[in-house]
Amino acid sequence: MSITYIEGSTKPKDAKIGIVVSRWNSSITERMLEGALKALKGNGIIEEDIIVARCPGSFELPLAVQSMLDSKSVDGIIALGVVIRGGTPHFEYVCDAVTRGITDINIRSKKPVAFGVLTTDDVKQALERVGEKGNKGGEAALAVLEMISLQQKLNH
Ligand code: DLZ
Repeated sequence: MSITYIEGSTKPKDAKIGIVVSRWNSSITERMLEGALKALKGNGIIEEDIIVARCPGSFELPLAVQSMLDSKSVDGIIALGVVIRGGTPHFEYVCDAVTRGITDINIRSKKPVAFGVLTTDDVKQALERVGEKGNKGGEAALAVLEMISLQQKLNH
């Protein structure tokens, strides 16, 4: 008897990746997009296998992600948004809606959706998460690649 260990890598086979990026706080979400694209390309994903859609705000991310899953041939999606408490009177509602929406899609669909949504107290905290110490968009991209790879192995 021996244990079987299964682990994904960040280099899935023939993966097509969707990215949905929110325009609200776009100076930060666009940096997350850059980080995500850099991570994808660094792991061998070619531009022809990447599709990027933009939506108005984080609240719209779940519907845009679902629409992309329904209409485009993608193996996984990276959802990118930034919700800032200081500038968002209904911060909790937007955070709850996007978190619940993306979670539901992840569970219902058979395809991974990475949660690249920053929820911070202020702009400074958000900028720190797309700076030199690391880019949360890039981290979300690595998560979706690993999950696609894991699914390829589990479903094989
Ligand atoms: C309205 C709003 C506010 C106040 N703050 C943010 C935010 O910090 N981050 C974000 O992604 N979106 C915000 N929005 C927009 C909502 O997500 C949504 O686009 C609008 O309520 C329209 O449905």
